[in-house]
Amino acid sequence: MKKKRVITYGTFDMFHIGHLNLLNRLSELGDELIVAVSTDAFNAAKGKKTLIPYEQRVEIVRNIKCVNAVIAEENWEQKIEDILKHDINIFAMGSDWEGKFDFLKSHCEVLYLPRTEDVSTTELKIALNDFLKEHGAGFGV
Ligand code: C2G
Repeated sequence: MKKKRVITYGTFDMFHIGHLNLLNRLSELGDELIVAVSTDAFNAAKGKKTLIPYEQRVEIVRNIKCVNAVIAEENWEQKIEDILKHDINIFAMGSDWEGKFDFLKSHCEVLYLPRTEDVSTTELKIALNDFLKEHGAGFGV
C-alpha cells in the first residue's frame, strides 16, 4: 500500500506549541511527515531574523516524534521539485499562508490549517524581553 506523504515548510525559530500543534495535526493526515526547515540564508532572503541557528532548528524538528524526515528549505522555488522528488500527497501550511501556495494544487492536495492563537516567535521574544526587563537584563527587540 503506497504511503501517504505530507510536507510542510517553515522557520521553526524558538520552537513553540503553535509549531507542535501544526506538526501533530499534519502527521494525522498521512503516514509520513516531511518538514522543510528554512536555512539561515533563506530566512535572510525572507527578511526574517532568527534567534536559533539552522543546525539547531533542524535538530529540534528532527526530534519531534511525529516528524519522519527533515530537508532544507533554501528558496521559494523548490516546492514543486520537493513534491515530485518525495512523492508528496499533501502540502499543508498554517492559515497565515491561506491561498499563497494554491499553485501547487496541480501536483498535490493543498491544505491550510488554523494557526494556534496567541503564540508566535515574535510574541515569545516580546514576553521574554519584558520578563528580562522586569528581572534585570533586557535586550532590544
Ligand atoms: N504556525 C501556526 N501557529 C502559530 C505559529 C506558526 O500554525 N501560532 C505555523 C505557520 O502557519 C507555519 C508553521 O507554523 O505553517 C511554521 O511557522 P514559521 O516558522 O513562522 O514559518 P514561516 O516563517 O511562516 O515560513 O515557504 C514557507 C515558509 O518557509 C514559511
